[in-house]
Amino acid sequence: MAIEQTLILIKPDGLIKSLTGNILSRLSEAKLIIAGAKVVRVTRELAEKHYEHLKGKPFFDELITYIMGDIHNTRRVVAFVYQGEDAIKKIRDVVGDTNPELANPVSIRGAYGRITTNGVFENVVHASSSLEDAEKEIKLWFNPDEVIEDLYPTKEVVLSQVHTRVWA
Ligand code: DAT
Ligand code: MG
Repeated sequence: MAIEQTLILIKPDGLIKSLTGNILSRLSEAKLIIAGAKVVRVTRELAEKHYEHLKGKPFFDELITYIMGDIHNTRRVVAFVYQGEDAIKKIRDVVGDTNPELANPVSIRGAYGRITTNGVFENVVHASSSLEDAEKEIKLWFNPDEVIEDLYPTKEVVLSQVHTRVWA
């Protein structure tokens, strides 16, 4: 079976419920390696790109508000790249169904997710659902130097006049 990589996000509800440790313990059941990890401030642009395939759905605006952290007052998610054999399916199995009320009760979403009275699926984590999604999502959330291996082809560019912050 092929080595795959997959993007996991611990969503704002997972963070404010102090579930990070529990989620990582559950993910470790998949016996994969972590190839990248970081805390990300979620801009509207990032949120909309991540969920662009759902644009037009009745729940889209609430979904963007949720992943940006506006519902939970914490504009951050924790992002991971997990890598290993059959990684996408293994992680999705531990994560559970999209709808937390239909998810297997022992899955992460089944155990910790809920549907709000506004109809938002607060399902605690995101996990890529196909090879194509994983590639698109990892390239969206991580730069090549933020992952431990060359997961996808890269190219070198020379940048000039780039403004960046350094420690003062
Ligand atoms: P998944 O996150 O399992 O890959 P998805 O890509 O179909 O599911 O949808 C992305 C998110 O959108 C999902 O985690 C929760 C939300 N969502 C999907 N279907 C929904 C629905 N019918 N009502 C409310 N939110 C929904
Ligand atoms: Mg999806």
